[in-house]
Amino acid sequence: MLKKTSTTADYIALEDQYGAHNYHPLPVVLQRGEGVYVWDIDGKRYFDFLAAYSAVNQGHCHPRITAALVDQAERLTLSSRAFHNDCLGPYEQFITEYFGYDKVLPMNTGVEGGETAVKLCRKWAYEVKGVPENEAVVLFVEGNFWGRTLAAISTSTDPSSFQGFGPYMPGFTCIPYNDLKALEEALRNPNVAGFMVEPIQGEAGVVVPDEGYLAKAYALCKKNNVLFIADEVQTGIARTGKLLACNHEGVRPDILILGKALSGGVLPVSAVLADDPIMRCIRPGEHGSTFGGNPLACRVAIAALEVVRDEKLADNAEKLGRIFRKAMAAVIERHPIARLIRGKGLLNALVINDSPEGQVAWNICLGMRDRGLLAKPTHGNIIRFAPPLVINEEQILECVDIIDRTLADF
Ligand code: IF1
Repeated sequence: MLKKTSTTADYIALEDQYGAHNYHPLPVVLQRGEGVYVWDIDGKRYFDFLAAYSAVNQGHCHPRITAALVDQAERLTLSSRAFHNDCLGPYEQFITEYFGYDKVLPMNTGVEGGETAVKLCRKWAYEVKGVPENEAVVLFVEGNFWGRTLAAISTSTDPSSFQGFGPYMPGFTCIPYNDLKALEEALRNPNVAGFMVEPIQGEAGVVVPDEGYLAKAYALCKKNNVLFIADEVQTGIARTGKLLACNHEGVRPDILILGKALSGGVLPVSAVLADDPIMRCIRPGEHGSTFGGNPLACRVAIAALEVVRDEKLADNAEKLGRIFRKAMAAVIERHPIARLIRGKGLLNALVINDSPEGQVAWNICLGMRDRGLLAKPTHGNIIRFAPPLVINEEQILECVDIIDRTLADF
């Protein structure tokens, strides 16, 4: 273990020597988090403007969520699904009523949620729609990101996600995002089982589709007896100013995938929700996971969702998102290095006037770090701004000021 006086460099050196180099983190070593703030090992405080990629919507270490975690941790953390326990049923009832679906299949990570949704969709295609066995096609959109498994990278159009990991899984077709004609054309294939889409593309750089795209895409799927699968792992749980990003257009996905903030960032919890005609296609022994629906996850997820409801985090995200984008529009006017701000609720991104291969966005993030705000570029020249949804107006304007002063250096 490191001695108390270990420096930032010491911690980074340990990771460099003993950890796989599968990330390129900003050089800062965090030690504590509370609400919108995190502190590094030297006690310096930062606004966390990434919120662990929208997993910490409720704020770091929310007391109601950690209380649920601690209480259950002293009772029963994992029973496995070989036996029942006194947390799973109540959680399943709570979350299905909360989102308005017949059933939930509990998993752990977001990508397991995506895998589960694809398996469910394929099973439904064979058993209900009548697609010939092993012929099911699931449509995805260019720029999608739903995780790092072999199925997820098989649908990716980003070489940094799929290059060097082939061969790829068959049965997936990619069409352009925000393009209804392309969707209509792809849906002419009678073997299409589902269309899986992020209501706003997170990793692609907070790409917001045209107003009406989701509703029209949903209608096209219904017309062709194809399941509309919403990946709300990043956009869900109040992040975009509504409980679900699909709510902005009144779309009720046939299969809904949740993750990240479903646990408030306390431990991995994901969920796939659907109605009986779809969910009943999976029968005992056909799917699951050791930790899926464990008592700890159930208690934490209930508390995390209660916080979203009781603290009206969706309304706060809607209100503060507008304030943020308005204030940032004025900032952009003053700094030619900044091109545009876009997003919904508190899922926003600043596009920098630099090439995607450039270093300007990274250097801006280093500058903001020095001024007490943590954020990180997505693709090269796009900086994602996604603070915890508990942030208040005074704090978000203080952050705009930090961004403004940092951009002045470029
Ligand atoms: C990392 C990105 C964001 C997701 C959507 C499913 C998943 C994710 C829309 C899978 C996960 C995470 C992965 C995380 C960084 C973060 C991310 F940059 F990788 F792409 F948010 F944009 N659907 N996104 O965004 O969920 O299996 O990770 O729990 O470090 O790879 P997961």
